[in-house]
Amino acid sequence: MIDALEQYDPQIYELIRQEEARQSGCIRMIPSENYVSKAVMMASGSCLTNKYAEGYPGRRYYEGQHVTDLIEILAIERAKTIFRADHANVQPYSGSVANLAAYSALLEPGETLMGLSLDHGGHLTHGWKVSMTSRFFHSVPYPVDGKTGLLDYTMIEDLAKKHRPKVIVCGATAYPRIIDFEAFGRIAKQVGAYLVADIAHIAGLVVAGVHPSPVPHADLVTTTTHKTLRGPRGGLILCKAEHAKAVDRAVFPGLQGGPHMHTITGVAVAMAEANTPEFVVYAQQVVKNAKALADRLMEHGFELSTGGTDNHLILIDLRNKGLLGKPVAKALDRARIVANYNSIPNDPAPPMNPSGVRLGTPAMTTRGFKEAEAVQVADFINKVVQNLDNEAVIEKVGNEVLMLCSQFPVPEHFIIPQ
Ligand code: DSN
Repeated sequence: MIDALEQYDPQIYELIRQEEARQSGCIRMIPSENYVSKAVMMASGSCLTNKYAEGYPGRRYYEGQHVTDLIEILAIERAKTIFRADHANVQPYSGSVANLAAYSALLEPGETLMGLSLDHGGHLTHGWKVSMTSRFFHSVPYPVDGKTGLLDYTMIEDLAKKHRPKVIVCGATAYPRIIDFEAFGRIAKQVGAYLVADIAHIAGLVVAGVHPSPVPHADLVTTTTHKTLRGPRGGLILCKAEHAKAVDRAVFPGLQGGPHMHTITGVAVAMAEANTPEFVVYAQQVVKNAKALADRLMEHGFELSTGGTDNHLILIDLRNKGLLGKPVAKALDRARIVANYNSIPNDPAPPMNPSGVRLGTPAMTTRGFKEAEAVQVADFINKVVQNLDNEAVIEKVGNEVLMLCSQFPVPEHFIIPQ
């Protein structure tokens, strides 16, 4: 396929090659990113991109669906198996659309939604002020505890009792700790709310059993497919049988037209890969690496939000270093360590140049890094942060990063073929 591209569109071919070189020649630490296998890449780039398939298996609006039906059924069954869910909808184009569909399955416009505030680690679609989710619904954001950075379940319960939301959303994009889904389920029941768990970041950890699953406690579970789950970019909704019809109607025809069958095909492959002992080892290593990275950074005097991590990510609070996130992330990028600047809870600095940097271990673990390399990465980060204005040092670190990366080529396959 790539040869055809070289012949027919050399400009795009060249840009893809450059991006491929970038991805292999740097340490990718944006916690929502990963590398997919060649099998996932092939499935996502297959002829399934040519097919419209509005509807659901056995109930389509266009003909020619005997293959698409089989693929979508396989994807649904694999999703139900790996997440142990009653029902799965594999059609959402992304996590944002999955969340919108989840809300429209459960809420009427104007009803109340309670989600973690974006600037405390939530997501835009959890009811943040600039998102449509706060225009269509009445949003009551909850914060994390200002001192510890942890979710405060008593405070969330009090807020829920006061505002009586119809939906409580739990899940986060910058929360480094285990989320107590059981506690959220109990709070939701107490106030007669539905619980939606957005596990986009931790889906792979949940599947592997290294983070508790929300499935027994939540009415609906949404996720993206490309973060720790290591598939192509897409979304899923998992739910209890009683919500299946409402969820399916909300996705199609409620929000979407034709599903992206090539993506669903790639997601199906990724879910088969995730249902293996190799994937469990991978997910365990993601967490071990994050802990090793966190410990070493703290030895270097970095302060971490919540004081550490239980999952795949860490959030550095740079205030004790007198630095802001943007110049640090940019210097790290020049040293071939790619992260993102990020708000910390109660950040005194603005979102475009906040006080935090968010780091994650899913991609580096895919390329084979273990604790020793995670410690080395922490040392690189420390060196860059100590030398933000010294381009010679930053370049030297960049060269060391390149050397390390060359010892860990990005693998094409993660599991033993059947
Ligand atoms: N953009 C994703 C992240 O980086 O966490 C969330 O959707």
